[in-house]
Amino acid sequence: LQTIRELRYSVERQCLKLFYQPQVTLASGEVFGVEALVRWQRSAQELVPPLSFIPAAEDSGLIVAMGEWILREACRQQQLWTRQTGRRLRMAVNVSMRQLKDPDFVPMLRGVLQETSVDPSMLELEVTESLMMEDTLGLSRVLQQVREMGTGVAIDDFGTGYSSLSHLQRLPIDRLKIDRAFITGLTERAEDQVIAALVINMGHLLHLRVIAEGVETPAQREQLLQMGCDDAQGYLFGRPMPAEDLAAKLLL
Ligand code: G
Ligand code: G
Ligand code: MN
Ligand code: NA
Repeated sequence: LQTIRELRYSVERQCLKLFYQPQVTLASGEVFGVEALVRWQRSAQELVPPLSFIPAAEDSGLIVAMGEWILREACRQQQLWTRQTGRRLRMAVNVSMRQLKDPDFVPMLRGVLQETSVDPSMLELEVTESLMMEDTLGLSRVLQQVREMGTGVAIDDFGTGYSSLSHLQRLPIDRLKIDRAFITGLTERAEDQVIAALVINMGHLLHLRVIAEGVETPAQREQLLQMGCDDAQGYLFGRPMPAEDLAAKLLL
């Protein structure tokens, strides 16, 4: 496929770009971390969003090489911010199931952390819930090794997949990320309030931290705070932005 060849070339030529979106503690408003979100700089004018190329990268297997580049770049940036500003931001990086199934994933992760001198506990991997059902035993083993290194694991887009409670209890994870779909209607739709409250309470019963994504209004923030949600991410606190903009906005 032409696009895959072009994409493969873009990994080699470093035409991928990471944007960073702040994650805040709800009670204090403090920015404790960022999520790295990849874009493809296809030409000077064209910045392609991830949903337009990640699926193709997953199908072709290119996501393994691409994901390694993303992880290394995110860690390099985390270390640069730490050195330049003295502020340690926790870095959240999305990883696809295809990457976690790669037998070299854990050694690769360990290597990148050592090479970039990033404290493993300042990294968190985000895995999308809907993809986690396939090979839960193999997945648990990999995530267990990740956590033994000190790196955190979050379930992304939570509420859209089919995790059973027993499954959730067994998976070695640290955090649930409530899907944006339930936050959008939070202050208007009783159903969304019920689901958000359930996720928050269930997460806490399982000793997980809970973060809400897609928070856009002060009313949503207030509601989440009242429901006991720990953390939040969304346009209210900052859009995904280039590293320089994030540093200017938050660190300097
Ligand atoms: O950045 P956007 O704001 O458009 O991100 C859309 C989706 O793309 C995210 O929800 C995430 O699932 C996926 N995505 C973004 N960055 C990455 C990445 O670095 N790796 C993987 N595997 N998926 C990503
Ligand atoms: O990996 P994940 O699916 O969580 O990626 C987050 C996605 O949500 C990215 O596409 C990001 O650009 C988008 N996003 C982040 N904050 C907001 C928000 O407040 N509103 C909306 N509509 N989208 C958001
Ligand atoms: Mn994510
Ligand atoms: Na998400």
